[in-house]
Amino acid sequence: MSYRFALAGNPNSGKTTLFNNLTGNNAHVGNWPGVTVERREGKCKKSTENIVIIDLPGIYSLSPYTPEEIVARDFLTNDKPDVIINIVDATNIERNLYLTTQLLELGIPTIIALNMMDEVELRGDRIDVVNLEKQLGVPVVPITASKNQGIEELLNRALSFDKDHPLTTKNALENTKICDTIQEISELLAAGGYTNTLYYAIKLIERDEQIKDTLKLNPSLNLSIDKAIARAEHQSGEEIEMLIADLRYQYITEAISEHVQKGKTAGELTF
Ligand code: GDP
Ligand code: MG
Ligand code: K
Repeated sequence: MSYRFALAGNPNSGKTTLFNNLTGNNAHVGNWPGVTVERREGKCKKSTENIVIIDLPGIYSLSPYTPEEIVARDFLTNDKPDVIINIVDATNIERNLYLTTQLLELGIPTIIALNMMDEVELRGDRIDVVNLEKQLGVPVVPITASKNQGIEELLNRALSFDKDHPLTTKNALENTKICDTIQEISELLAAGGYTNTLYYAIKLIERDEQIKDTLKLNPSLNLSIDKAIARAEHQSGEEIEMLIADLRYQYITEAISEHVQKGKTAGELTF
């Protein structure tokens, strides 16, 4: 059995540190096709299993605005890795979880590596990892990549995902005022023979033109979907992309306010 694990996260979250920790000095470094965005791939030295680690470019979202975002999401949607290891900078958890909300919609087993836990401790912040994990519906493993802490647990939990079973995870937009529209469009897409319909429904509602082009919807399906989106926009009275971004932030704020307690601020730290 061989596995492909992709590392995804914001710039500066510690991806390369974790990548080097996992692969040793045995990485293959090149560029992603067609762009000057660095591509690193290497065999994991920390497991007896055959695991290839792919370091994706650092990104803040899965919107297709930068070459990095395009490379990362093309890889995730077209070359589906077995597991996404989403590296989250625990000292900046609120901002980092915005990408997480989008990754969790892809329908790929995802595990959160909550990195920089040494800094969290130093600041006196407290993160209730167990309940954060319950709330997000995916494994959350605290690590300190630069000190080799938590890595074994991270790999063990990533390996315990069952490849052959469909994944049910929670997502930030369920039980919100947009969820009926997501459901409606998912069903339209499913009836049209599409798979991964939750992800595509959300991207279409976000008016993602690149996704729309890829899907090549027939005119009648296209019209039905446009109508559903227009109806939702009319009902909410808000621009739909803004509404979705707001709902993502609300979801994160709720999770954070319940499970993260800030200690001293960085400015108050004494060494
Ligand atoms: P990338 O942009 O996601 O690839 O992030 P890097 O791996 O380059 O890390 C960004 C910075 O954070 C570097 O200075 C790392 O040394 C540092 N770093 C990475 N992991 C940790 C960690 O667990 N704790 C601390 N304190 N610093 C870390
Ligand atoms: Mg890096
Ligand atoms: K740092």
